[in-house]
Amino acid sequence: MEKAVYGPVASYVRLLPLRAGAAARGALRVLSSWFCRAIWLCISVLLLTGAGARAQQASQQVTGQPVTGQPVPWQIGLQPPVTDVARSAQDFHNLLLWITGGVVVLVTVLLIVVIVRFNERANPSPARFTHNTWLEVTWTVVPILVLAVIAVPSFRLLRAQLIIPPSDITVKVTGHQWYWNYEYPAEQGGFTFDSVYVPDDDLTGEQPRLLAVDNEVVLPVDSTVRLQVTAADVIHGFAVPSFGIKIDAIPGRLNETWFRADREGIYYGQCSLICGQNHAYMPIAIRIVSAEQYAAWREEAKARFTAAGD
Ligand SMILES: [Cu+2]
Repeated sequence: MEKAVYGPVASYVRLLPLRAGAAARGALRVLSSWFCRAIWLCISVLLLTGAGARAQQASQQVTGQPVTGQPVPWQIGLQPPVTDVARSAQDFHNLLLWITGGVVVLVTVLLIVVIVRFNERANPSPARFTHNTWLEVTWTVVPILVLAVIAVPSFRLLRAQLIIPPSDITVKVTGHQWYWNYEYPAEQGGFTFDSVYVPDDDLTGEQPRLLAVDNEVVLPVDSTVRLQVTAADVIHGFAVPSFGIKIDAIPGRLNETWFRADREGIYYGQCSLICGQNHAYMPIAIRIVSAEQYAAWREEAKARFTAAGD
């Protein structure tokens, strides 16, 4: 008796003409079962490691340790959010995931029903009607309701992102090929510095590859920071996932965004608009520290960068 096999390759095997060699059919059958096992293995590994990465991030959130906003191997979820905007964005993302998941399930079920019940063999004489008022009203009204459910949190989030509250600190960010320049205004010390990635050979300790920089941006926790973002040569994109910010850096134009980080830690981002050959080599690193540490850093940075600029 033939062993039952399942999966896409198996259905192909069953379609093979009978005259195909038994050996070829056997080989395909083996492939088929291994194919399915491999897929299941991949899914399990992804789910397990994803859960591990999430647990690691969750424990960081609970213990009060400084948070590290960076991607981790095998991560499935998003980076730990440390601003209200980032948390709202992630909640919104999760809501959309459920809604789109529901749509996928509904469409798949409908498709299977149609394939099984209305194929030529099961349903030899098809219906000939062309309209169904009830059905048409339903498939118009239900999507409108779904869109309305999506629109409310969507506009609320846009409002939170776009209306910049009164800020404590303003920092100007300028994208260059291929590094970022940061400028602190006079009342914050009045200095400017370039932030360049650390090459692989110079990485030390915990520094993550292609995310660590020589001069990190340092800012205080629980302070509203206004970012003025522009570029000196081509268009770049300034993005820090843990803050929920991503804004174009365009030459000749000053874009503004803001964040208020409520956890100390180091948060990494990357240039997010392809800007030339070293686009992948201009990361963003923002260290959020206590107000006292920030004041100390500011004095030290002012002395260091003013001297360097002279
Ligand atoms: Cu860039």
